[in-house]
Amino acid sequence: MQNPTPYTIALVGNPNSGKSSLFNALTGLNQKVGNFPGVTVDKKTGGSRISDTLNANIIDLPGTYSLYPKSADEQVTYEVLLNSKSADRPDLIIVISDASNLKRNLLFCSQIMDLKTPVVIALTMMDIAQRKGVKIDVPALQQAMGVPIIPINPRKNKGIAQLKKSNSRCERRTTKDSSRFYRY
Ligand SMILES: Nc1nc2c(ncn2[C@@H]2O[C@H](COP(=O)(O)OP(=O)(O)OP(=O)(O)O)[C@@H](O)[C@H]2O)c(=O)[nH]1
Ligand SMILES: [Mg+2]
Repeated sequence: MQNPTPYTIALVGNPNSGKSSLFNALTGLNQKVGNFPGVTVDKKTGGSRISDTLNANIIDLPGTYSLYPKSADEQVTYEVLLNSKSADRPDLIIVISDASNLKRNLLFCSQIMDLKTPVVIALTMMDIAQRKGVKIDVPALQQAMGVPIIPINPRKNKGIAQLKKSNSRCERRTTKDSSRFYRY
């Protein structure tokens, strides 16, 4: 059975954290990626088959450091996440967090979690963190944050299946109209 209303997943996170790379891995599209911040300046939508019963609209968004927009592209993200009249209002937010820059990225995660929309954290750049000698205890971090945390490398298509599994679990626990509050 297909879901009747489109289920929307927004990809948000700090600039250069790997959002568009994940968007491409999920949708099969070819959104521009680059090894510098500010590559994405507008939102882009594509479809993704998350599970046998869930097709989702995925929205790639410009990178942002906080929910208080200081530039036109940060405003795009702000509108999608905070304007209750926005047609793109997500059912689930994936916060893409750079594991090699974890502190700053988690600060943004906690702002997003305050919105009370279900959140999954996708940890990118685990390879870079490892090279820097940074060890991340993912289960402990997940426990501390209270939301699912999935390590991924969208460049190499790693962790995408696990991320999809976690997304479809979220879908089963929430609907568009019920309480948006969600703890893992
Ligand atoms: N080493 C490594 N590189 C990655 C990983 N994920 C993405 N990248 C690379 O990181 C760079 C930034 O990726 P993008 O997908 O453009 O990042 P973005 O978050 O969309 O960036 P903005 O649109 O500028 O906010 C690219 O060079 C990607 O190939 C990862 O897990 N490991
Ligand atoms: Mg991008």
